[in-house]
Amino acid sequence: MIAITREVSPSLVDCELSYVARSPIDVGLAKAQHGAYRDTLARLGCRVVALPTLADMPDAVFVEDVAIVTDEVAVITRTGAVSRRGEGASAAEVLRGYRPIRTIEAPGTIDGGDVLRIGRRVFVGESARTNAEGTAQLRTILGWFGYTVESVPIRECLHLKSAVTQLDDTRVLVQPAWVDPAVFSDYRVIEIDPSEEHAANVVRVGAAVISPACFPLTHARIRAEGIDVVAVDVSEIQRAEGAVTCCSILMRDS
Ligand code: CIR
Repeated sequence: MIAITREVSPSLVDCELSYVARSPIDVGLAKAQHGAYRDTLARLGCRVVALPTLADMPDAVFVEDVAIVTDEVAVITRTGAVSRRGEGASAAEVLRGYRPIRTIEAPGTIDGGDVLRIGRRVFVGESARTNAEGTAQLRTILGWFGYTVESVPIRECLHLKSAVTQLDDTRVLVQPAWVDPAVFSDYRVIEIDPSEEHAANVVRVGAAVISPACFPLTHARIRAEGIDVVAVDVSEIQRAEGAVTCCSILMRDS
């Protein structure tokens, strides 16, 4: 696997916030935590690639939102937050070396954090960042490659992947307060521990998942399924309303 990442910007404190209250962010600590996250990806077998740092783009570390990459194509998004529209160009320059490029055009908007792909099924959150036009454009692009795109209502959270992520090919981890688990009835649904409301965002790498260290009760539920959990401390990323999927774009090395 290749993991596309981008260093934390010195301006991270000016990040967009929607559902999380602003609190002081230690940017030095955020950089150290991001370094440990990249090391974890490498230890799990990923080849970690860094995009150029964008010092004056506070949210640039959250690379997941700017591109949706399958085995066949890289779709450069048009992010829902206007402040983030300058992040995609440098990602496209690098992704061009790995995949043909397509782009979401105005008036469409879509954030990669709203896009959960499991095999040939693609679930897209109906969030404040992603509109019906963006979803329709993604459906057209990915339809060429045999994917189906399904729109999913969410509530009280930033992105679909705040509410649900993949544990493996047959199991998903869900926060039932933010998305209806019935949408995922074709999979085995593991619910987070209700006291850990942000715990549904994990990154699957092979047979393991990476998850924020502050969710031990949900980790126990995942481990009870026989799945390895690698815990990483991402407290400063979480203050910027990020989690673990948002800091990388994972794609097969082909
Ligand atoms: C934003 O609001 O855009 C950033 N502060 C956080 C983005 C997190 N992205 C993600 O989880 N995919």
